[in-house]
Amino acid sequence: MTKADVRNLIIIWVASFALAALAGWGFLMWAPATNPVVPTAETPTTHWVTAPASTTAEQVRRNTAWTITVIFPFLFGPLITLGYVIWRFTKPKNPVPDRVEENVPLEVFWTLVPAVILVAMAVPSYQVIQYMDRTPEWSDDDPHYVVDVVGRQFDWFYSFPKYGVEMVDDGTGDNPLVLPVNRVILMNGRSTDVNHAWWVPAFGIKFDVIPGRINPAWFRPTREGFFKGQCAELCGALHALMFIHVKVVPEAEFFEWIIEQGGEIPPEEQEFVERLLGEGREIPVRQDQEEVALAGSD
Ligand SMILES: [Cu+2]
Repeated sequence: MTKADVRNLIIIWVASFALAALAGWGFLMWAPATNPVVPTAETPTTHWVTAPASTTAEQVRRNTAWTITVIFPFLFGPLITLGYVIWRFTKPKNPVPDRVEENVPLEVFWTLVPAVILVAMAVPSYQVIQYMDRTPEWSDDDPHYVVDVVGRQFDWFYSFPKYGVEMVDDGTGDNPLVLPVNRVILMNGRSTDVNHAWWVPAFGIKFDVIPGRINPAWFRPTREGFFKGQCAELCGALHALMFIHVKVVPEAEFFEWIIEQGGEIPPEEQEFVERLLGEGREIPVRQDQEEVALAGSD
């Protein structure tokens, strides 16, 4: 092994890191372009690289690109090194092989680098997990919308307890769940029979709904459109048809839909909704303050 070989190997590894960075950047740039910017009822998608449509999905996307950037050198590096060694050290080119044994600095180096890379992956991943795990604080300027979701063999039952709205998405897409854009959506997931999972790739959200407990999840949709997901827990014969359909619309349109579904607005929100929908719009206000029972377990 000559000085020139050492130089070439260093070049190979630097190039591998550069290639990996390019791959990570390419993933960020290319992935959104593979799907329509605004999914519609005609062109919804469950593609795993669908353009992010929530703040969570954006973070997941960036974390994926970062992970690609730090792990791909260890794909490219050994492959190119192997190719180089095969080409450079054949018998005709290198009749008398070196008899080198052990190299402590080198071994320390290639133990430390992967260790550092693992930490560089773990820290941002853990931050994304924490972000998903904690619902943002409640505030008057940033209303939260609570949706109860019940997985059932084989459809999705939703309710907005605050507005007394109940609906079913039977998987055909005729009756999508409607949500306001740029607002925090808090979902409480339950199941009445077996394990299901509510999964919409564009929102970066997948959480199990399990009999006997309430599983919460949250996300903030950032884009209007028609998003498709699917039950992600093998739940029985028609599992494959347990699609999820979510239509993300402006907040005013969301309240129009709530009213259309027979929903009533609680008195404390009357002014807010009146302002949203404009003067002179008749708004059904809930009179009684009864607790709305958890529904969907019929
Ligand atoms: Cu299911």
